[in-house]
Amino acid sequence: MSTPYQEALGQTLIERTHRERIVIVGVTLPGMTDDETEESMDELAMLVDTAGADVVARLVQRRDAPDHTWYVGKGKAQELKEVCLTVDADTVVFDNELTPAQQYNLEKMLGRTALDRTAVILDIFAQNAHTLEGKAQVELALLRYRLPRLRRGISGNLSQQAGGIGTRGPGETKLEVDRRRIMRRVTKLEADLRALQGTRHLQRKSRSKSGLGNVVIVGYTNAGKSTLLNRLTNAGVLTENRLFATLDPTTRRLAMPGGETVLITDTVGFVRNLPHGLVEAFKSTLEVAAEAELLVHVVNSAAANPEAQIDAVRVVLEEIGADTVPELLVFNKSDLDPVTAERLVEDHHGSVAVSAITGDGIETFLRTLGDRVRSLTVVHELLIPYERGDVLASVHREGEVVSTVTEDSGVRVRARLSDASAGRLAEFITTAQSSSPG
Ligand SMILES: Nc1nc2c(ncn2[C@@H]2O[C@H](COP(=O)(O)OP(=O)(O)OP(=O)(O)O)[C@@H](O)[C@H]2O)c(=O)[nH]1
Ligand SMILES: [Mg+2]
Repeated sequence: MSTPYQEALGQTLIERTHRERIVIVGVTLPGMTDDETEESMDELAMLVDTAGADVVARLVQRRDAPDHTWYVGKGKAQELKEVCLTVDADTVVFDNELTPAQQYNLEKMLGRTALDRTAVILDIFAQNAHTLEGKAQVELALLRYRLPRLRRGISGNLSQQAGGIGTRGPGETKLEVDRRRIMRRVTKLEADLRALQGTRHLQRKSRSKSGLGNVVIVGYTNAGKSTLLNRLTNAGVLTENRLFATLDPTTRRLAMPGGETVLITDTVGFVRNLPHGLVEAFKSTLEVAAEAELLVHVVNSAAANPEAQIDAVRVVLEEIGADTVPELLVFNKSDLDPVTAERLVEDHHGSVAVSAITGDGIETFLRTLGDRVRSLTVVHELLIPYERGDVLASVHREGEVVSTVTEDSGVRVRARLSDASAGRLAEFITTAQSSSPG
């Protein structure tokens, strides 16, 4: 049985006759710099472009707090109206999150659809979802976003005929008529997703039984995660210069130079201010990161602000409980800006620089990856004399200590160590043995 939302998602495939003309609006709040606002606006412009619309004007304002009624001040709202008329805009998109009331007020005053960043991201996800699970996750996120906005019958009314961002989904009247049905649909989707998640757990179990290390690629959207996986394994994953090209995880075997084989998974990208409802809905997909033994965190070293992207990714990792998984930072796109890539590697101990496109640095990356994976699976036993507190400290710092026992001649420590650390501490190592990771 096809639901209104499934039909709606189908609509995304229909080519639009006219590209929407969009004015983007950003507000700098206390604690933010103007540069940060500009960066975020650039990214919003890219999101809008990825969604298939054109940015025709942009407006920014600095405020102490958002205005209750229009988010921007009254004067700025007037200016926005004039700009919309001048450039013949269909829609305005705010970089900041609008409340349902602000959205309603803006639409009434501007006579145009008013949306926020979340709506654009949801739209892109709706266009990119292909699997059963991905579609269900997007539908759930859309429903959760729209439900609080139903009462007033807003969000997309005005350009419903033309179609565009924020309109994919059933007509608002249909939604109003059957609110309860939607609630039931939400419940059903949640149950479906739980079932799909169960299947995924079984798959993962059989994977971990295979005894292979489980490596997951994470990173900001467009960082080059899929390109890296393709470079390593000829996975044939779609790569595109657009945001959120990948929504469904792909897993491949990867044989490393040292002889080990790991399973490596490409996942959905993250972005600043990823809508919470979306993270919630995509939890089962994102969970693969939480269950990994090692995260390969791919960073676009040529991005305007790579450090901010690293932070944004770590915020999401924390939200999905993956912040305790060991991480290998990989600064990609080193071909574009080799100097910055080199500096980033120096700033981040243990990281590597690569170009997934040219293949530069890939060998070093594989060696490092092999070392890190081995360090997770080999437990070394060391006997450290009491007077060598410095050695004990560095084992704690560099490795993962499994157990310590005090003996007459010193402390007997069992620890997972990288090859590099094990090499340096060779004189204290008594035995090494494989252990099942985790
Ligand atoms: N110059 C250069 N471009 C790269 C490199 N790696 C990837 N790209 C380009 O960056 C864009 C994004 O690459 P993807 O592999 O799709 O990025 P992703 O991280 O998988 O992105 P999402 O799936 O959308 O989150 C594509 O246009 C790639 O060709 C690189 O090392 N150098
Ligand atoms: Mg991808």
